[in-house]
Amino acid sequence: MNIQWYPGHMVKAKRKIQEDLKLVDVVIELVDARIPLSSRNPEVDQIVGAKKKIIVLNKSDLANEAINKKWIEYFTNQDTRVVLVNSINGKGLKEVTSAATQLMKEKIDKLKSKGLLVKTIRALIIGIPNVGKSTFINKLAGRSIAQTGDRPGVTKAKQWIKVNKELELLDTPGILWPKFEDEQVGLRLAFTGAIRDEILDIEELATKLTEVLMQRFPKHLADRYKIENIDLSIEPQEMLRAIGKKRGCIISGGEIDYRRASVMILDDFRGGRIGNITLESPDEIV
Ligand SMILES: Nc1nc2c(ncn2[C@@H]2O[C@H](COP(=O)(O)OP(=O)(O)OP(=O)(O)O)[C@@H](O)[C@H]2O)c(=O)[nH]1
Ligand SMILES: [Mg+2]
Repeated sequence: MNIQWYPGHMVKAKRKIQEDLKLVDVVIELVDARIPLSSRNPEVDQIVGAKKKIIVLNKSDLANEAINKKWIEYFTNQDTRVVLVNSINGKGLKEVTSAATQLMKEKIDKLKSKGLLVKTIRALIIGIPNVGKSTFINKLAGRSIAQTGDRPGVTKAKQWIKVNKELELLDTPGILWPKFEDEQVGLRLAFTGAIRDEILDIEELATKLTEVLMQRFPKHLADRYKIENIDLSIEPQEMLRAIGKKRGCIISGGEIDYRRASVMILDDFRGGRIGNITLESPDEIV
């Protein structure tokens, strides 16, 4: 789902999350490990408030391993619980459950000492579109959960998904709107597929991606497309043309199919085929 976010949507999304927050003990915020800054909504901390929180660096399989470690260190230094996850194969999910239990330990112990029954920890998953919320929920639950769409005017009871005897999840995740006013942030979200074709046309987007890869990851680019003696002085359009030509993106008459080349490079990037590329490192934060 890639909806365009208008102020009305944002108000609604925020209100929904604020309501759901009242029902849970813990918030699990999913971010994209390739862009942990751009994939965080700037208002999230304020919305979540004092509620216990775990940051999940999802799609960590697509990100750079060394920078994954730096992000873990970065969030840990800020006293934030953080876990590296691959929601496709489930790597890191056990750690998320144990982090939730640990965060709630004090409260649980207090209840126990009063002789009260300890209820299950309830969690809400939040994150921007396409960050992997549904995949994460299904994997954690160990089954596919039917999405209960809330139609206007129909009040539906919230449903809880049992993970184990300690943890339950709210069945619908909180969708945060991405913030893409900043050009760099917008591009990174578009490169990774969070806002797909909304802010730029696909050819312009692919050209921008080629530019970033030429500037920052020339070796990855050369390796993926088998470019010998890569010439980084040419314009990104030229590079994309050359890649398209090599890959047989040709229209009848021998012209380069620029659109097909654009779709190809974006798909390759999003699928991790150009390499495990992280676009944002904590080193850049000053
Ligand atoms: N490689 C990789 N892909 C993932 C991971 N998690 C999710 N994906 C993929 O990312 C895409 C989006 O996943 P969804 O679970 O639909 O994301 P979502 O946050 O529910 O998206 P919306 O419902 O649109 O907000 C899908 O193609 C998933 O297969 C992951 O950890 N690694
Ligand atoms: Mg979803």
